Amino acid sequence: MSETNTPAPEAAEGHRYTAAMAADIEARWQDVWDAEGTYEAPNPTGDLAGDPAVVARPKKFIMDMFPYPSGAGLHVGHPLGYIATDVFARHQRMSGHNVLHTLGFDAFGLPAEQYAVQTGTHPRVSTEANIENMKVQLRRLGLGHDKRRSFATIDPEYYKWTQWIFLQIYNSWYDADAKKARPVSELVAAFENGTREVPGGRAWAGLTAAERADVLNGFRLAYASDAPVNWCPGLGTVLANEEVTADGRSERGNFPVFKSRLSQWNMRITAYADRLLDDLDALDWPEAIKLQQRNWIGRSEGARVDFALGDEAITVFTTRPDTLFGATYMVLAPEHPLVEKFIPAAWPEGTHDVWTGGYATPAEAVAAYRKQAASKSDVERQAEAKDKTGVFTGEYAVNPVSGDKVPVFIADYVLMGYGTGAIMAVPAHDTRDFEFARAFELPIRCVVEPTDGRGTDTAEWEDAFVSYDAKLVNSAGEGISLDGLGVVEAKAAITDWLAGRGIGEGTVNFRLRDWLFSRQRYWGEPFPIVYDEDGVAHSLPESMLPLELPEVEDYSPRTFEPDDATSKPETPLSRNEAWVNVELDLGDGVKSYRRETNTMPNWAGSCWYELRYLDPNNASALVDPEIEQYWMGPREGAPHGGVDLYVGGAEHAVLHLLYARFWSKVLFDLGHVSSAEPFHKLFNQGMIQAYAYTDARGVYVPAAEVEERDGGYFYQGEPVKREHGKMGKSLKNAVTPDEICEEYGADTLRLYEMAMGPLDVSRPWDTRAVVGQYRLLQRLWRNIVDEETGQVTVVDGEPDEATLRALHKAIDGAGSDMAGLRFNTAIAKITELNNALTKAGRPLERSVAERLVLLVAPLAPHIAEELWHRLGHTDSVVHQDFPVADPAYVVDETVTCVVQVKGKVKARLEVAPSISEADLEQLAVTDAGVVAALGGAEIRKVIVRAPKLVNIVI
Ligand code: ANZ
Repeated sequence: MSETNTPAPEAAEGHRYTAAMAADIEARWQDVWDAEGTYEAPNPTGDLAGDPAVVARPKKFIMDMFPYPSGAGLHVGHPLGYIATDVFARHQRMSGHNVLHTLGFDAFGLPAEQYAVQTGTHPRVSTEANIENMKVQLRRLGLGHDKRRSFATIDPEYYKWTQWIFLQIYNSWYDADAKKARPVSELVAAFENGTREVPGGRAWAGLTAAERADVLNGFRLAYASDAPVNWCPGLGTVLANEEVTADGRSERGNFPVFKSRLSQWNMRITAYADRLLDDLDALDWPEAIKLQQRNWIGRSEGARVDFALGDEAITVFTTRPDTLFGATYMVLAPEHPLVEKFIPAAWPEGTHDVWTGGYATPAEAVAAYRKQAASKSDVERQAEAKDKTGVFTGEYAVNPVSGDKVPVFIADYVLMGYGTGAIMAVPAHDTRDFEFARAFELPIRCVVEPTDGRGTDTAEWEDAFVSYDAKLVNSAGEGISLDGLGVVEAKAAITDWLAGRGIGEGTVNFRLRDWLFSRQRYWGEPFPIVYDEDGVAHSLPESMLPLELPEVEDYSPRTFEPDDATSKPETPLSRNEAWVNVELDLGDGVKSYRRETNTMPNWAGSCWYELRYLDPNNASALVDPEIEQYWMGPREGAPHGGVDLYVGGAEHAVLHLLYARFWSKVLFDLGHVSSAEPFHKLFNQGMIQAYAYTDARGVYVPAAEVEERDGGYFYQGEPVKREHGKMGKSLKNAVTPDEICEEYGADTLRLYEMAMGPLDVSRPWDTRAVVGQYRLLQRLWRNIVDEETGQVTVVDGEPDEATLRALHKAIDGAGSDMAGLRFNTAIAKITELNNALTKAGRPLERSVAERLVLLVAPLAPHIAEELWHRLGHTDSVVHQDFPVADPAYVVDETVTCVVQVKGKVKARLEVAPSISEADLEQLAVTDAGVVAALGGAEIRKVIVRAPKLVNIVI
């Protein structure tokens, strides 16, 4: 043991537990823990291998959503989750587990880049400074992290593997039959030997390199595509669907977002839609998060149906094929590529005026309408309240069941990116179609019999009749009748009929889109991709990784007027020509290439970081398989394995958590990891809110300087208004953990944060209430240490029965509370015990004092370590066994209650001494022996003398 282990030097205030004493204790033990590697978790093998006896224990891998190292540092809201996982980890460690708990930094991202743009400081410099600052703040909290395992996503040794995983994904395709990813090399082999047909029907050998690359691009799980994407001129970058708000603006910055055709990298996450959905069932996650993922993936069962138009077929996706007889017109998305193919030169005979939009020819109408649609976001286009707009294309298709000619429109309420980008419109039974049909004077045909009292004459309807629980009408044609069938049977019947004729089939559609994976930014992982002179993409070999970010003069992407929809992105990396243009030997001699100049989105680094914690220094593999299997592998009762507890905010429901699951599945399919899911148990902590105060002008004033008096709030003498808000700079109400540590110590802060309420509930911060937990620690201290002499006051001998009962109840309750993440109630039980011991006013028996210290250790580790040593131990409290409750002292004492009927004893009941009269009476009159004795006689009176006697008079 190191010398720092000796008891604290006498603080100014003698031997009391004060802030100065806490500061001394905390700093001292933090140094010892670091020096001795107290929190290091051994791996079964490799450079972090350690004590085999510890490795042999059941493992617990506990994780927090890692922080972004912002320049503002931490406020007391941030560590809520970190403290919770720390208490849990400590309790698990003391309960016989090999616990892995550490924390890294998610350090690529926009704020550092924006700061760089403003100040010229390289993002790496400011980010590393922020990380250092945050580490100091976190260390002060006494978090038991295995520091050997920490890293930042910006470390080249880390992002080397992010790039490596990108290449794994790039070099894979999804085999829908095998339902898993496989190497592209196997696909190429199948094309070569003819076991799989090359799309387009040509022989593989006859294709040029560029043609082959094109074919493979259609299969790769990471692929470049020239498609409409969310272009945000105000930010100068494209965005993923998940980063666009419901109003069609950028989540960050609130700029307009436009659909623009750009060549971008995508991840084929849609290939995994089914598995991402199905595997949710086995995860121990909050139902609300699972539901958000299910909705985001959005599985719809329906059918594809072909409508003939000349030689072409327009394929629609519908969830209601049963309503096919009611399809009276069709709508294509304005961008639908078929449109060009069939617009006639002139409006056909009898074209309705309202259909033409006032244009002289279909071509003009379509061109004008397309332009208008391009300036709108998908969300705007789909807004329920919006007036339906569109134009006729000048052509008619044929309804395959009724044989009717139906006009084909383009309209922006149909999106290109969903289903097939074309719909059959059934105005009688779809709200949007109904509005459109009314606006464009199109026929509305009822095919589902209304059950709400209205008739089938749609001329009288005010809205569509939408129901899944009704019978079909007006739905008989050649060789098929759906009349009288319910919706479900009708769907099945028509789908069969269509399939039999080869003009349709049942299909499943997902709302989930592929994940747009490139950003026009500087501060992100470069893509390990280069383009040859023909523009064909090549992946870099592993030996060329990491591909490090080059220096550039200007970090900003070019931004544009926020509403300039015609602008195109320009990436910061493209400005470093020396880096962009390279001579490389990729196996066929030295050639010239151009590097990809987009960077990866900031979600990339967090898609797999759990794996790197396991084996952070491995230079030859992402993670050693044996180590991965040990920490992440599937085990009994959990088919997928994964992190045992993952704690973070609920705001990551569909971004990070979906992306990370997707990467895990690809790595699993390719055999790199043994768990197909990254996070087995997820817990969302609540938010710490804080009061904020505004003055008469509505401006926020510093909350720390507000005084409360006479039931009002005052700032510099003026009354201010109190409100509830998020904690942060903008509301001037941030409280830093450092301030609280200064004033009371980290143990008090930890206790206060954990005692504020159930972990998943948001709670208001109240600095004035912190002192309550400080007093608890002072009483704890006083129960063991003499404040005058500094001597430990414990005595030998056996505690009395009442003390044992209080102790074991607290052990039992607080232990299971900690295991169940109910830290607030654990603290309440410990407080109760501590108060009872204080009240008794006698020196504690050693066995009581020691167990009390062990109980407190997960929550307030510094004071516990100090007391543990003062009690004469030389090894750390961190690795002691958590006390075990003796059941004999946990069960409530009981007393025997005599029940008399007509003065004769008819039953004896064992009841709690504290039982209420009402409960006791209820117990007595329902007792089988008593009921028999009563023999159905009417009870006149029941006299209850709880807990010992019940007398029943009949
Ligand atoms: C005919 C029909 C009749 C429909 C009916 C609905 C009710 P979900 O559940 O979200 O999957 N649709 C299909 N593709 C579309 C697109 N690209 N843009 C806009 N709308 C599209 O919705 C599927 C339904 O939304 C489909 O079923 C289609 O309208 C429409 F009484 O087809 B339906």
